[in-house]
Amino acid sequence: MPTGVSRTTPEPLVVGEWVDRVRNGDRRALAQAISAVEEDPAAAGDLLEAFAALAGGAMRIGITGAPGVGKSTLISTLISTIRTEERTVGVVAVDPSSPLTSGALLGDRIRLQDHVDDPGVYVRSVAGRGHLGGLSAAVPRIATVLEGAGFDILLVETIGVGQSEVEVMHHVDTTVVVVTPGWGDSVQTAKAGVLEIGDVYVVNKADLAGSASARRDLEVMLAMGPARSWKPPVLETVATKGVGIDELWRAVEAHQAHLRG
Ligand SMILES: Nc1nc2c(ncn2[C@@H]2O[C@H](COP(=O)(O)OP(=O)(O)O)[C@@H](O)[C@H]2O)c(=O)[nH]1
Ligand SMILES: [Mg+2]
Repeated sequence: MPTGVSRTTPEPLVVGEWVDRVRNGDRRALAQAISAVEEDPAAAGDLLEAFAALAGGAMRIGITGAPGVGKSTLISTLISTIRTEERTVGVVAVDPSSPLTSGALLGDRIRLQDHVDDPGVYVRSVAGRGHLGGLSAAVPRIATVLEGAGFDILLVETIGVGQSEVEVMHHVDTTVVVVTPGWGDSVQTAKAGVLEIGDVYVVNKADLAGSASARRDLEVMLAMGPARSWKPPVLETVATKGVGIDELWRAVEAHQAHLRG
């Protein structure tokens, strides 16, 4: 944080300076601002308000699915596609695994490290603390800071196994639900109500057996649901090879265009 400034009691002037630093690309100031709104939203209220006043222009995209389906790998390849269009990307990756056994977070870092030196990309992992409600509550605040910081596109990775993770999706414009071949065998996936929340469906790991039938099953189940003005497409991807990523990005953009009417 800026020298001599208490993170929990920012003065109005100091808040302005802090926001300026973030918008001028100061990554340390950005990391500290995110920590402030994550840890103590009441005390960091002025800061959050300042970022909120600058927010509103970003595309917010949620990527949800069970652990291990390939969300982080998909995000890493999506970032490459987005960056070819010169747009900037902020990522919030929610991972409820314990910090003591943070294999998944470490995995996320490995999968996203291609982009660490890119000034147009910022990735923040949020570890779980056992209270999923509290965890998901911080995500919209972090997203507001990233949006106010000037990122064009926000990607929010969450694990779609509990109601509070599904709640996070109310704060994004487009929800991408990721499953893998054989997803229908998973009771957890069904419980999370995936058929209601997705705007775009992805069967990732399409290099594995059963991908086409998983896609057909999803299409049949979606067709049985209530008619919607937007018909969610079902795509197949191989995130590790970049297969289907351009199609995924086009589907997300088509949904965003649909929202704009
Ligand atoms: N075979 C195959 N493996 C994949 C694919 N996408 C991701 N993986 C692997 O699946 C594992 C979990 O990926 P990760 O992105 O961390 O999943 P997340 O937990 O949903 O974020 C990793 O070992 C990836 O390399 C894919 O399309 N095909
Ligand atoms: Mg992940």
